[in-house]
Amino acid sequence: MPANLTPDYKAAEARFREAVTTEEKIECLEEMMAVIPKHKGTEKLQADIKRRLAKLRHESEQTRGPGRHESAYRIEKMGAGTIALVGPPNCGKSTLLAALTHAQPAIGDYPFTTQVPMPGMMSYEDVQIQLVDLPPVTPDYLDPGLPGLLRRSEGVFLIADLASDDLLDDTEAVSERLRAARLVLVPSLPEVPEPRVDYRRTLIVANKSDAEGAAERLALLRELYPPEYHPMVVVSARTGQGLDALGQAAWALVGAIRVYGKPVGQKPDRDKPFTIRAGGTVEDFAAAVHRDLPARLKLARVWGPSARFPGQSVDRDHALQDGDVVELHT
Ligand SMILES: Nc1nc2c(ncn2[C@@H]2O[C@H](COP(=O)(O)OP(=O)(O)OP(=O)(O)O)[C@@H](O)[C@H]2O)c(=O)[nH]1
Ligand SMILES: [Mg+2]
Repeated sequence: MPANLTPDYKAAEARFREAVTTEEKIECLEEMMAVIPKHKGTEKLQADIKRRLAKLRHESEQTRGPGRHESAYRIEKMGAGTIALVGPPNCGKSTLLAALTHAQPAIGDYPFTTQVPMPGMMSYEDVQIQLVDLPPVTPDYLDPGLPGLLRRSEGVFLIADLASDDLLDDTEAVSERLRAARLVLVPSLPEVPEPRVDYRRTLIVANKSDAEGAAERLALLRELYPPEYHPMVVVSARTGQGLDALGQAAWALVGAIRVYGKPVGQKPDRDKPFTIRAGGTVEDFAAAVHRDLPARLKLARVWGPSARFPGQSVDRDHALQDGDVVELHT
């Protein structure tokens, strides 16, 4: 069975081959594990990655003892995808996490309140999206674990502080610092990527719209990031203004589609969709239901946006769309 490795996987593998330190290697292998398509065709490869990971983790513990700080960045991915909250100190990342999820991060009116990442789950319609609050980024400070966490995320909210007169410099500094770590925040993925650079799709979230002078600063921010190129959402994490738009925006960044399973001869299970990458096929859906299913799959029937007519019979390569209902026949 072909492994069908994705560009994300191949990029992580290329970085692994160039990684020098044990920590870097661990980070790359973890990412390879996170993005590798999980089906029978990749089982050997998965086992191989796990074996190498175990060996490197062992080595790393022998030399420096288990680092609590570094392990804080190994957040288990949950939900349909992960969005990292990135920004300068005090822009309101933690307040946003608290407003959008049940997480209770420390919030302070001083910079560097957040020292380690904190995840939370945001509901959007019938899916859950993981948000991760992070320590701030400045020209002089980038936590070593942070780029890796961004690489394991599907998208980024770059948060700008409409209460700060330094917002343009501070926001640019975040992008620049990450660019120096070969991680480029972009409105959409480039057609011709630079070699050995990772790109993360990014939404600018202009926070503190309630603050005095916010409107004038927003006008400046829009000059730096023209709306025709840079999607931007204006919010106040404090008053809740604009937050409704963030669910939809996060879902768009995640780049996934929802597919509902339908047991043969029964009604579709509308309670809990499976989520697969946008552009995913019937085979990807089958793998998400159970890793043995793709090998046993004979045909499928589809209702919904990708079906030419309700109940259309399709093969495993049929591309699904958000909201499809699929009945798998083995
Ligand atoms: N007026 C206003 N204040 C806000 C808003 N969001 C956050 N704040 C305040 O901004 C300050 C910093 O908030 P945090 O959420 O701790 O900021 P942070 O980006 O997590 O800061 P670090 O963890 O230090 O990077 C706190 O005093 C918040 O109450 C907002 O929408 N409006
Ligand atoms: Mg914080």
